[in-house]
Amino acid sequence: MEIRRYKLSQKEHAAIANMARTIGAIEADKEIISNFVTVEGSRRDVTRLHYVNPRVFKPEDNAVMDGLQSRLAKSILWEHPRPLVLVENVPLELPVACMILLGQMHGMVQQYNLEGAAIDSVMDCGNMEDCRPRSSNRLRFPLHTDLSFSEKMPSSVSFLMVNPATIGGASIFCSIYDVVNSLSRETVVSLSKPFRFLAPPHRPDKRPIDMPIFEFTWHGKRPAILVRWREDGIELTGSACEQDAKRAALAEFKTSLARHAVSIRLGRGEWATWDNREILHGREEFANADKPRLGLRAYLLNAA
Ligand SMILES: O=C(O)CCC(=O)C(=O)O
Ligand SMILES: [Fe+2]
Repeated sequence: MEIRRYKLSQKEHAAIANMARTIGAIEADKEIISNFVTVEGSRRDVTRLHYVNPRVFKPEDNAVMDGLQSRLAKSILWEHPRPLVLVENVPLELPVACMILLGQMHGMVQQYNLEGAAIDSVMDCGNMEDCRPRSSNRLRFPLHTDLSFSEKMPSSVSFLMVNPATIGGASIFCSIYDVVNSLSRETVVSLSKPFRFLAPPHRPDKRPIDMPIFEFTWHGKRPAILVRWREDGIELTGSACEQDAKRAALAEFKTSLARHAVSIRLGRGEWATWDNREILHGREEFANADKPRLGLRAYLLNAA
């Protein structure tokens, strides 16, 4: 997996902090904040925040953000296969506002109905519903794609680490390209057949969907692959014989995922952003010391 690391310059750090303060000042105005976010099912054509109403920001800060945007755009938007992009030195005084600013460099911040706030906190609240790993507990969260039970998964996910765990809690990433190249042909064929993805316990409104784990598509003129995966939210369908083939394929897939996973300990003020259909993510179990682990997560919808 390609990893692109950046460190914000002091100038970029200061510009983001300034802009975040401006957002913080207008945050009380729900109407303005809601213009920064699309809600599932609605079509609001808003592009990047500093282009929505650049006049609320200082022109010099807009210019710095434009520079940063073009510096990151090559990796975030145009490189293929998509790299994992890690950006250090993000200011944290107003992390939600910073996340809006950063997230919008990668896509539209998208709020999914019943899936928490547009910029949601990831922290251990001891939520052990079904003993399932989730953003609100501290269980080991195996590699997955977010909202796999949703027909229209977020194209990208962004995560800003505010307080890293002192014990455990490292992030895990894995590119589907590393995995697919190591699999047998039969397994790739099996995983391209429909599997049943079940909605989590907090979404009784959602019916299961039958979707393939691997979807072959095109990125421009090049063949591309998309992934959908959530180990504890899947059911085998088809004849007994087909189910046996799928079971064997899943075993090979999981072995390959484990072999290609990369563990990354995100530091305080580090922003990770990745393509949710090409890069799987997860986290190690963690323990809470005096300062609880806290991250912010955003789902992004790309134009492409
Ligand atoms: O806690 C983390 O680092 C990631 C959590 C996560 O992947 C999720 O809530 O979907
Ligand atoms: Fe996730």
